[in-house]
Amino acid sequence: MSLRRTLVLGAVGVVGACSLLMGPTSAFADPGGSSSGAPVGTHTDSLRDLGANVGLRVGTAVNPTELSSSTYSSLIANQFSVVTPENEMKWQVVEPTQGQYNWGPADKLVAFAQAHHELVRGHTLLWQNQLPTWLTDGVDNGTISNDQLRALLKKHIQDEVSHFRGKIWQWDVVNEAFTNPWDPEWNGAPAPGHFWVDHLGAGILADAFRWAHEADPQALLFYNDYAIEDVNAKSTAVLNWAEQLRAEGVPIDGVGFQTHLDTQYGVPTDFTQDMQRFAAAGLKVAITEADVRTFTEPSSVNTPTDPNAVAVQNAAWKQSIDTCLAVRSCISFTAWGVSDDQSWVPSTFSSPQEGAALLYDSNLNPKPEYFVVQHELATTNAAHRTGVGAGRS
Ligand code: 9MR
Repeated sequence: MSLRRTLVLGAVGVVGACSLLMGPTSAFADPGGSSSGAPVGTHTDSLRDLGANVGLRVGTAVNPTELSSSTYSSLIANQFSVVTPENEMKWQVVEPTQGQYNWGPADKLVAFAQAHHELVRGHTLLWQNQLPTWLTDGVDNGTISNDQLRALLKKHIQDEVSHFRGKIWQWDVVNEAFTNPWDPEWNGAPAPGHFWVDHLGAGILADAFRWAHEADPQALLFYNDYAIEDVNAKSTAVLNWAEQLRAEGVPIDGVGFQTHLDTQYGVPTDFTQDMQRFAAAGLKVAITEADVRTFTEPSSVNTPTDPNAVAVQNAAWKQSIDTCLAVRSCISFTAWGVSDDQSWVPSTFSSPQEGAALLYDSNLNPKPEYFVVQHELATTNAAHRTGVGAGRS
């Protein structure tokens, strides 16, 4: 996988970020001083309860095997109102051997969500990563023709969406189909170099939405991508493409902004303006994979190398939740995992080491970033959103 980065321009300096976050009326004053020196929030309500006040679902990616830990499962149940399986609905996991489905891990999470009155974001049906080797090997060695590949994809989408029919609020139908403006092959469209588009043509993306819609007409269908959290060439290309699909009657309901941020690139400056463009086009929007990584000590993925980095991280989380709150069509805000040590970041960005990307430390204690998100939810005067129940409301 190519390294993720955001196209963030105009990075704020640490001083600017500090004043942005810790203004004179800051709610983050540390009343007694926590042992870590972290600010302690003044609000006690959970993220899910605070989000509910404005009709916003607040969520996290979950690893279902971790649910056997009571600390972890209590936290998921108490703090969040929507969950995403981090890996367990991907094709590689659900059909590791052709024709033999492995729904168990995802079923476990869906059952947990239902028991705790949480909704589920299904992730993801058409992606070029985490495909089963029987599929990629077959394509590579010529035993799977393009016609067969198309039929296999249709069967995969319809079998999976049918299996979970009625239980998924939003599906990430297509994930990361665009290249990036910094890639040599960038041409502003979902090609070239994309596995599915290269083999089956760009129309396959629209077909994926149609097939998913046939299998579960109530589910909200999303396109999901990264590096679109500013007004930039990629976000504009994605917006134009999504508008074109809608004009053609393709059942695409929304666009997910992954929001994998990194302190070295600063805080998105026009995220709200950007997201507003999608809303104005009639699309629902969601923040789907939020995290904010920074350089850390190799020995501890919780410990930023630069102690001032947390101010930039706080500012980035503040910007992300504020953007979602400001745009009424933003119906969910999801962090990409719970604790720093379980995040995808440390293993993906290891030289130099990055981490500290999430809202909880490795002991599942809330970090300053948690209190930033909590404070913004507690003090917002955002409009109540619609379309947060299950179904296409
Ligand atoms: O967090 C996921 C990690 O556990 C997997 O190893 C990785 C495999 O590609 O996928 C990660 O999740 C990705 C998500 O599915 C799509 N957007 C980018 C996420 C981080 O890579």
